[in-house]
Amino acid sequence: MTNKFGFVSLSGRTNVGKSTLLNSFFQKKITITSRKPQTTRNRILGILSEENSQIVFLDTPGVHLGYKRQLNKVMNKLASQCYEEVDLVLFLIDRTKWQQEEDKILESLRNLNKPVVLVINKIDRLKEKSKLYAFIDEISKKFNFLAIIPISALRKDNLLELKKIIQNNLKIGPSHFPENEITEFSDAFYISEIIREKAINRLGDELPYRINVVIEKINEHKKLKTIYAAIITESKSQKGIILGKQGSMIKAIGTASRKELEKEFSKKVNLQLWVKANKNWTNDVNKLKKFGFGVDH
Ligand SMILES: Nc1nc2c(ncn2[C@@H]2O[C@H](COP(=O)(O)OP(=O)(O)OP(=O)(O)O)[C@@H](O)[C@H]2O)c(=O)[nH]1
Ligand SMILES: [Mg+2]
Repeated sequence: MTNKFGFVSLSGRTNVGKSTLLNSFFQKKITITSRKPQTTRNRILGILSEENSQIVFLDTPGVHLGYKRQLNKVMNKLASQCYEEVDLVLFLIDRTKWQQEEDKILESLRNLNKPVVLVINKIDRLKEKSKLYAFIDEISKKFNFLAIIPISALRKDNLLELKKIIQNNLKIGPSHFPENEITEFSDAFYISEIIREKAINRLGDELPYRINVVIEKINEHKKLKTIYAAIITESKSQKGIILGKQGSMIKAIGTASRKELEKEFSKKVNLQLWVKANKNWTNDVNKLKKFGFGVDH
């Protein structure tokens, strides 16, 4: 049998379920998800190896036009740069909600000349299913999609069909990555993302965009992993919120993170978590660079 290989982007507005879809393809958590916008900040690879194919998914930050800070600009840019690198684009939307961001994404896809599959996600929450057909009809006039497919990433509905569409449209070629490799990021990055997820879930609506997690040191022993990590905020007042009353918030974030990390690494974890204020880091190009967000002007 011939082998198929290709890079596939998970593209779309923020919060439509790109990272959830990635995790569902792998039956495991590769990337963090949340109800809040712009959860994914970096480009994350998921390498799906099967007998006759290897699909390399690129999860990207969701396009969000509402925020104007440097960090958000960098994230929007990362999202669109990704189109250039892939063989096929999965353009995810949330049911029949078509917004300004979707038009913007479609504009960039028009000039691209690459196959685009429109993925209508969250159909488990679609109340009037009959509306879907009229919507598909209308949307197919907007763009020459390779296919339009309704799915539920959360319930794993129609994912096999989606995978078949992807495999059928990839080029013949050898796999690029070892079969047992499912992603490319380091333990430190994974740990920082888990802590960020636990923080996002517990903080109000504004703070999640203002924090970053830095892993300062990991000490590895046979039965114990000791992790020194810091949550970076923009100001002293934000720091106070993250610490919580008598340290209750940071404690809750730390405990939830530790539990998940112990499961992931199958060993005991000692998590030493601090909060530090680093003024205006989300809007300062140099600070963003220092935190590993590629900024080029
Ligand atoms: N009901 C339902 N909820 C879903 C589905 N897919 C994703 N969600 C929820 O939608 C929210 C956003 O999901 P994410 O996967 O973080 O979305 P994203 O597109 O990666 O978002 P960004 O990283 O911010 O761009 C989460 O609360 C998910 O649980 C689905 O098929 N059905
Ligand atoms: Mg995401």
